Amino acid sequence: MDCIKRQWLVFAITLFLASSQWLLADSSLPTDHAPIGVMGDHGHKTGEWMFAYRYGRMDMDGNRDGTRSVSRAEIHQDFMLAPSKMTMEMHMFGGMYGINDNVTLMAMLAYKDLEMDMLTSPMAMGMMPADHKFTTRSKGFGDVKLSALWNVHKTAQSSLHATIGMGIPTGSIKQKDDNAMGVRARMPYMMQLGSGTYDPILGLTYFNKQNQWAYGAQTLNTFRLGKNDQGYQLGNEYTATTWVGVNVSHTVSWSLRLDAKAWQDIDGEDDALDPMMAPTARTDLRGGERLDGLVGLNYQHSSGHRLAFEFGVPLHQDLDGPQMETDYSVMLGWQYAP
Ligand SMILES: [Cu+2]
Repeated sequence: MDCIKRQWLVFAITLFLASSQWLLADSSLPTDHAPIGVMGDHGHKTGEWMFAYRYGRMDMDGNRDGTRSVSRAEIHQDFMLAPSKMTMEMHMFGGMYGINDNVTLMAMLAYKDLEMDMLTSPMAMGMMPADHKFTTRSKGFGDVKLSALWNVHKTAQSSLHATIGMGIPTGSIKQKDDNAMGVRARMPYMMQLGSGTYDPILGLTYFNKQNQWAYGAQTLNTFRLGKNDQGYQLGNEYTATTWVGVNVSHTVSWSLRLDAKAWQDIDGEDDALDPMMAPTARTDLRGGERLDGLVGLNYQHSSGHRLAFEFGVPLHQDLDGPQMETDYSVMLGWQYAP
């Protein structure tokens, strides 16, 4: 009896060692990339290319002030218009190129499709249709983002790289759609496609790869230079995220991630917007912070194709409000390195 147990134990240990040896020998693993929602998580070797497409969607429903939900009626005490729903869809195209083993260049451009439902006050009193819902839509390309990923430290197992980049103001900040009176008018800040300013991007990414699993952390921050031609500057954006990825096989891994974001109010203002009309037109009701929890799945094929998915929900939201609150976010991605 003991003999059989011992044989089983030896067999199990051999199998475990064999599988981890095999994983070690495998040059790339699903966990070599961070969850798909993390941008610029890895560098490339000299002359290596990578193309990426990501589809992202975020749904916002209702408003909050601080951590408290705010009803439509409360918003109408101060404003004629209350935002009720927003859907943000993004098609993100990215390219990476390793100019040497320590520096990788990255370019990203997103096509955005933004939709917002607004409700007019039941007491609109002849100014506009009362108690009426209307939808505004804004779509087009956003700002081009160019970055360099520079290895500060690299061993077989761990790496640390700095991200230094710039957002180029290619996205429109003059998007218009029909307002409550059916007149084409400038849409509020969050419906615009770009920042209108040159935006320095600074980040740091740590990655640690074991055989069966990997973990990492990243901070990525966007700053603004000066004011745009409409007379305002969007607030800075700060993010910090940390994740763990676990290989299920040499093709599939899953991941867990925490993502913390903070963004500031707007400096200056767009004169084409009336801050008395809607909270979305107020420059001092834009800042906030949010912590998301995300689960993800990565699949890599030996041909160099990768597919990945990530789903997140907010665990905490604290907004300068009334401001629209996030319900969930989804990202689906395809990456190809020939
Ligand atoms: Cu890449």
